[in-house]
Amino acid sequence: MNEHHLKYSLNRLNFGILRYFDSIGSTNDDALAWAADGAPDLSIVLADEQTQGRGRLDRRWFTSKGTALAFSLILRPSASLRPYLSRSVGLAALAIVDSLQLRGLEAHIKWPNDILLDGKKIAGMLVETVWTGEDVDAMVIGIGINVTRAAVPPVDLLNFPATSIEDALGGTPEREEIFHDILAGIKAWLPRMDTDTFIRTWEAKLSFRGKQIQVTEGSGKLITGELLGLESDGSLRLRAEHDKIVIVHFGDVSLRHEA
Ligand code: BT5
Repeated sequence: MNEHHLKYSLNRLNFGILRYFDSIGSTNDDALAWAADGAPDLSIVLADEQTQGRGRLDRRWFTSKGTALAFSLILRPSASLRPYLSRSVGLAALAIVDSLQLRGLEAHIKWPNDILLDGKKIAGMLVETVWTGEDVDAMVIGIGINVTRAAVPPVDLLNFPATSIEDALGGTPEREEIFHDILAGIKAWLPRMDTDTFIRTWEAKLSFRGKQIQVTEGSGKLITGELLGLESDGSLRLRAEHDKIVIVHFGDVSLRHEA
């Protein structure tokens, strides 16, 4: 990975400082510690390889050397953005979807934090919060994207089919260029995070809209219903049995017939 090229993107787009690692445990772990230690707004931790990459709920995220993009953005929210922090995962999702669209790839968002291409996972996001007492000090937005075919882990390590940009395009764009486009997307969407357009665009990119889905909540409880859309805070809205509207704040979504 060309560190100079990565830094150039940060400078050009007015981001913060870049911390680059050939290999690291998890970029989110490093970014959480750095954020707590005063990292400037829009700083980024990026690694060529992660040995302890994390998903949600103690699940793993695999990033092998030379194959993927794995980075964590530190966001220090302005007062005006504070009411909208639950939309942070949407910020990353829209930036990733737009960067793929630039390459002719129509990706969708499997709520809350997976990006799918042709029904397979090409990217994942992990958003974590740094608190000072009751206040949010910073958000850490972790992004992992499979760029080359070799980034896709063996099936026995996966709970969902996976793909890569190379699988979809036949060729491999430079990782530095994808990184640049994602940062440009973040810069473009960040000032619009408080708008209705933000939610509507995010909603329009959701996988399984209008379909019967099943959500497994953190507790293991199952909710089934038709996926209607998003609430203003980014929660998922379903129409369950007897037309009851159910709002889900956390969970894993699957199509009902897959269950
Ligand atoms: C996620 O969790 O998808 C969040 C992934 C976030 C990764 C980034 S990389 C930079 C930053 N640093 C970190 O340590 N993490 C963030 P979840 O929805 O819980 O999905 C995890 C599941 O995805 C695993 O259980 C596997 O089944 C699958 N998986 C793991 N690695 C994958 C890969 N490279 N491609 C596709 N699927 C993968």
